[in-house]
Amino acid sequence: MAGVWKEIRAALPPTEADFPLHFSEKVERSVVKVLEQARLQLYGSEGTSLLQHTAQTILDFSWEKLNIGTWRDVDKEWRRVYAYGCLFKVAALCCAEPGEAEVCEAIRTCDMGLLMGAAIMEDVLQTMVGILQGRLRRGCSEQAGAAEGPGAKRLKESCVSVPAISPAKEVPRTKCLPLDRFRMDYLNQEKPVILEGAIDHWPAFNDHKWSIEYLRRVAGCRTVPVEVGSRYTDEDWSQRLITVSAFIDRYILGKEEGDGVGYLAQHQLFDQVPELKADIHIPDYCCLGEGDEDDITINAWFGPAGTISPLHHDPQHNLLAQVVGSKYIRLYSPEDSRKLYAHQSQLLHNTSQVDVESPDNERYPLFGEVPYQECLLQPGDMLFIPARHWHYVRSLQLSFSVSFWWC
Ligand SMILES: O=C(O)CCC(=O)C(=O)O
Repeated sequence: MAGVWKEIRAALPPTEADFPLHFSEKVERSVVKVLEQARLQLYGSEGTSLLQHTAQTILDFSWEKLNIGTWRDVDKEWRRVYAYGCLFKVAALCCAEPGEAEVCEAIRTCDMGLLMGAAIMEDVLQTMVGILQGRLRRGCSEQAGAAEGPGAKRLKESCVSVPAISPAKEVPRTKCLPLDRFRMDYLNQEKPVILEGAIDHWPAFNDHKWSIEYLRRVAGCRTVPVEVGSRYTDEDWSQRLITVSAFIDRYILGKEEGDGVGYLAQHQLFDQVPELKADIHIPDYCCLGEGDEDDITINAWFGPAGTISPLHHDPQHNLLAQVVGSKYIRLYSPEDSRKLYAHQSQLLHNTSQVDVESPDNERYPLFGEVPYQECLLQPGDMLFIPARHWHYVRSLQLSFSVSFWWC
């Protein structure tokens, strides 16, 4: 791909002296020396032939630091070192006019740096991945077009039951609700409601209608964390890093032998792929919270029919917007928490042990008497789930939802 290096090089500081490498004393001097060596190899007269090896040394060493103990305890300095390792590796991969394979590997490397590292040099990895993805896009869309003949677009078969909603329990619906009414009738009273007509204007429903083909085009080559397993409370549940295209092939289209239900449920997708973020808008209702816009977490929930989020609650208010497909949702009030049998462990203390649609009444005798609300969330609907309200979610079709957590 001619010209890639020129663009990548232009996104880097012009000289070695302009390239910052500052770390706290948490990072050993010997490691900083290796980073300096990589910088010299990037800018030095001897060329970049040794850079890939040095970059890999940095990546291997910092990867160990990222994987000791819990993620919460990993020092940000080591995440920065890892991001530098990714940056040097991207430069090494691209410096000799790379082919498509090298560009894909460079994109994967940027994603690893964005997911596991910390921002460096004004988010240079984000800039790099934008350049690389732009270069690849034409090739990618041609490839996708070739691979997805009409037959190949058929979704993975799965038999999913659609529950009958009892009118007495149905979450109320309202259309184009003004902010002050939302505040008075629902936010202040902590009552769930489905807001209709609040997201119809999103590009995701219009110019950039979200479809498998569109997602593949804007994000297919991006590496993302994916949940594998029926529900996160199951023993065999796990997470893995794969590209969006591989996720679609394996878990949505069932082209490859899958290993259960796969769910792309994560908050980094919209930061990783600005094109997708531009297709949605933060709902105005979120401005009624006390936090800043930066405090709002935007989550993506993309998966086939049959994904289940077990009954759980979150500390913030939630606006769950349905873009593609439909979902069955049950809601329980925080007042009834005692009868919902939360797990004892610290990790799952916000999650019920009860299988909501098939409860074990002997083990959880009080569950059956708890009042609840329910709904089928359809494309264009946005459900307000007040903070600490328990919610259970099952997708009935291929589904893409976006949730906004705010307070
Ligand atoms: O859609 C889902 O599967 C879960 C959504 C959810 O739990 C949330 O937005 O907090």
